[in-house]
Amino acid sequence: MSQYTTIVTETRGRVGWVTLHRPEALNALGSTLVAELADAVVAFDRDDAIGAIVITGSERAFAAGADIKEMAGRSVRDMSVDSPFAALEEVSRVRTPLVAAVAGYALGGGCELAMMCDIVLAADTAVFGQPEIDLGVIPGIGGTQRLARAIGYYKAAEMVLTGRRMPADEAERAGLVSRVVPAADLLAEAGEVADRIASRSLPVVYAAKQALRASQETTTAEGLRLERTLFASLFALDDQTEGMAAFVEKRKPQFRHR
Ligand code: DAK
Repeated sequence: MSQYTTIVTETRGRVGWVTLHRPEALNALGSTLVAELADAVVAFDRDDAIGAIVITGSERAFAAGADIKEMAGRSVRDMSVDSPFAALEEVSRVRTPLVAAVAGYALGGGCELAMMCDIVLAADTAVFGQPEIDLGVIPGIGGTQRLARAIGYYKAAEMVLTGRRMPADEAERAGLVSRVVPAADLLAEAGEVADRIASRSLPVVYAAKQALRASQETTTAEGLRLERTLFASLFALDDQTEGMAAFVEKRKPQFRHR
């Protein structure tokens, strides 16, 4: 897929940018947008010239959730076996670090998309929420699991059971976002963070993300075993030799991503 209609993609240096672009529907995650988003993120992930991916929306909305108008008439089978949202799982599985730059609404699937990312930067205008309960459903792509891990059971339970929205400053205190910045600075900050990641050795960054992800998905003992194995394996890389030599020689490392 090269011609996208609901997202805009761009490469800046070693960073892939994906901007959700359905302004008429506050970037609601319809099946076309989900397919295009997954296609773009997976394509950047497969590209060795890309070291980090930024996902962002508009000033008004990161994404206002799944497209309710499209979802309204669907059946149990549509939402399970043939779910168009299955592609979003691919986004959560990529090796490349994902930076979410969130302004405005991040509701339902929009909040869940942000939580699939590794770093969530929020504009001071950002509002997070899982309002599915108001629609007669529950979150279905991570909103009960990732949210509870991110902000703790009790805050997550209040959001999921009542649909309460959480503003950016509270989301930062709760641990859902790493940093809140003025809305006008959001994209520049996201670009800086992504550039910083992308300037590091790609295989080392992959290993760091893999180990971090294990902390959310496995036991501590299994995670520690994986971390130790990955750590030792990095001593086979030229970039480990270079990184440590550069420190000793008091110069900047020149990573070659191998
Ligand atoms: N879907 C479709 N259209 C939406 C939308 C959405 N989620 N959100 C907004 N829009 C549309 C509005 O209908 C409106 O279109 P027109 O009526 O002008 O044609 C336009 O965007 C502007 O919205 P508003 O006029 O409502 O703007 P306001 O500023 O007044 O309000 C709002 C903004 C974000 C507070 C409000 O639009 C709102 O409450 N939106 C719905 C938010 C929401 O409930 N999101 C959760 C959706 S449920 C799964 C798959 C998916 C999911 C789960 C499981 N599996 C396969 C397991 C995900 C579920 C969800 O995300």
